[in-house]
Amino acid sequence: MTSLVQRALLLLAASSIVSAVPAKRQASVCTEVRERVPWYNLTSEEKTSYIQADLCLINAPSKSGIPGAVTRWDDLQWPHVVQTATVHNVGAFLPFHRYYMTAHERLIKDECGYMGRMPYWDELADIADLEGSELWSEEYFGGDGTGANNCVETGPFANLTLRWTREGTVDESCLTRRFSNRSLASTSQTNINACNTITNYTQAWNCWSGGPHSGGHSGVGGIMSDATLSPGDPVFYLHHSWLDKLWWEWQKLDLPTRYTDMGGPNIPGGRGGGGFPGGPQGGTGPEFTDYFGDNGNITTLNHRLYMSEIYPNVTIGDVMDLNGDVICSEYINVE
Ligand SMILES: *[C@@H]1O[C@H](CO)[C@@H](O)[C@H](O)[C@H]1NC(C)=O
Ligand SMILES: *[C@@H]1O[C@H](CO)[C@@H](O)[C@H](O)[C@H]1NC(C)=O
Ligand SMILES: *[C@@H]1O[C@H](CO)[C@@H](O)[C@H](O)[C@H]1NC(C)=O
Ligand SMILES: *[C@@H]1O[C@H](CO)[C@@H](O)[C@H](O)[C@H]1NC(C)=O
Ligand SMILES: *[C@@H]1O[C@H](CO)[C@@H](O)[C@H](O)[C@H]1NC(C)=O
Ligand SMILES: *[C@@H]1O[C@H](CO)[C@@H](O)[C@H](O)[C@H]1NC(C)=O
Ligand SMILES: [Cu+2]
Repeated sequence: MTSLVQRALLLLAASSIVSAVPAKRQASVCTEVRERVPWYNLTSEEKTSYIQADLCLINAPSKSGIPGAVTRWDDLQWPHVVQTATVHNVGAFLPFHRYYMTAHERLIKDECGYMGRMPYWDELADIADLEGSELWSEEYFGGDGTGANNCVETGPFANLTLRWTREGTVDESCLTRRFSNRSLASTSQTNINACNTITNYTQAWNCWSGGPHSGGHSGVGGIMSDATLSPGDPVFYLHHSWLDKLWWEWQKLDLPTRYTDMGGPNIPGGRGGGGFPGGPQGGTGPEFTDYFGDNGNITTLNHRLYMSEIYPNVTIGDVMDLNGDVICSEYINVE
């Protein structure tokens, strides 16, 4: 019979094993950490092939079996559409989007042959002049939306057809943008510094959401300012990699503690539990609070991150170390 003391010792032993895990695993699977660099520091070959790889997903047929999906791009957008209420305004907000960046990376590499480094949007470099960013050139992401509907009519994504509605039904639309310098301004260094002064994830998880996160979304505007549908714009992945970098830099201020610091609500509070009332997932019952493996309304390391079966579920614990097996990446500040 195991006494309480023995159990406590076992738990202690187990937790010291857990803290040794990132290094061990890295040696076994993540043998070479991949660099993520600012968009402008990709080589021009990388830039071109990155755009080509997103176009490849846009032109490839859906494989998911999700009703209404036509392209691989629709498949990739789906986990965000269907989980809007459970991946925003919750503790899992940052971890979900971290894994989502990797899902996109795997798709363009595994299915579209992208071999370059993954880019992030260095938003501070563009904060004074959003429109002047190289991102919006004719060869890369195309420019601002135009006309009455703010459809993007320049660049390689000019004819991108998006399909999902906020309700998870199908209604084709164009890619829209509506630039706002003023909105991008909330990605300021001042706001980033404010988040970095918070010492505990339970207090910090939401700090990035309203400032740097909203800044990039509403700075680009159009579909990027839609909490459910924003991954329809290819630039979403550069923006959320930037946000992920900010979280990782916060984690790195206190390692190894922040490999395991998790918390925050498991379902959105204060909005009828649904967060986004029109979304397909808006419940508050036990199927929600237990759904992701947390067994309650506090986000834990056991929380499952779900990619609609495009890639296997992982847990938040699996993505806490950016250099670990699942993400196996590092953000580089290129000077
Ligand atoms: C990265 O890009 C910036 C901005 O264009 C440039 O100043 C810097 O020299 C680049 N660094 C490298 C190593 O390419
Ligand atoms: C954004 O800022 C740049 C640089 O100050 C300016 O040239 C541009 O007109 C501004 N755009 C908007 C929409 O305010
Ligand atoms: C978009 O479609 C129009 C009309 O079919 C075509 O002329 C144009 O070349 C297309 N642009 C791109 C970037 O595919
Ligand atoms: C963070 O703060 C919460 C209460 O706000 C506390 O329960 C938790 O233990 C703290 N976590 C760490 C890692 O300090
Ligand atoms: C979590 O559940 C507890 C107990 O049911 C409840 O008191 C608390 O308000 C809930 N918190 C959130 C953020 O939903
Ligand atoms: C993955 O996670 C989702 C959401 O929690 C769950 O519904 C699904 O059953 C999981 N899939 C597997 C194969 O465990
Ligand atoms: Cu999101």
